[in-house]
Amino acid sequence: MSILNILQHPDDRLHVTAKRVERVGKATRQLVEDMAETMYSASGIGLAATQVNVPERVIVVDITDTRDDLLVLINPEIESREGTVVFEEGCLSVPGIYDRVERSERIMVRALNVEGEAFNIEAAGILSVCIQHEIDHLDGKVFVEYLSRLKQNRIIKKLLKNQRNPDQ
Ligand code: GNR
Ligand code: NI
Repeated sequence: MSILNILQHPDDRLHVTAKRVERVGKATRQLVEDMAETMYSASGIGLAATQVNVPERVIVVDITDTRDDLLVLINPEIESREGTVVFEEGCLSVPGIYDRVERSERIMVRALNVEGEAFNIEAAGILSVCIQHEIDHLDGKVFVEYLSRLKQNRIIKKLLKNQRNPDQ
């Protein structure tokens, strides 16, 4: 088990389109373990492999307060969507920044589990928002890209300043 480094915006590696996992084997299971440990250690509710510089379509999610219900989605596909919802989002790759993003309210997702078996999950509320946020990461998209160019520029300036001098 190891805690992985989480890339911070702006970073070109967060804009890579992740490749599908061809075979779910030992290497993928090791990645999932490390991603789960990294997500829990950072107190996040989700993490995409893109964020730890592994451009593969792997997501871990745990929206529980008790941090004991890990959901693993490999090669996730949104099969259908219903409604819209606006939610205040944050991102481990964009620390300290929170803003409202419009998403689909309910989604049907098909994915593989860590055994490589296909399953379907219907998600609503925060789980739905989180899965859409994570699939965006796999497509090279960070939530701040839904905000105005002005807000994005301010966010980048603040993050770069913080990365240079984290105590200011
Ligand atoms: O920890 C996280 N919280 C969160 C809150 C609202 C909407 C989405 C998220 S996902 C985020 C973890 C993260 O950056 N995943 O990519
Ligand atoms: Ni994120």
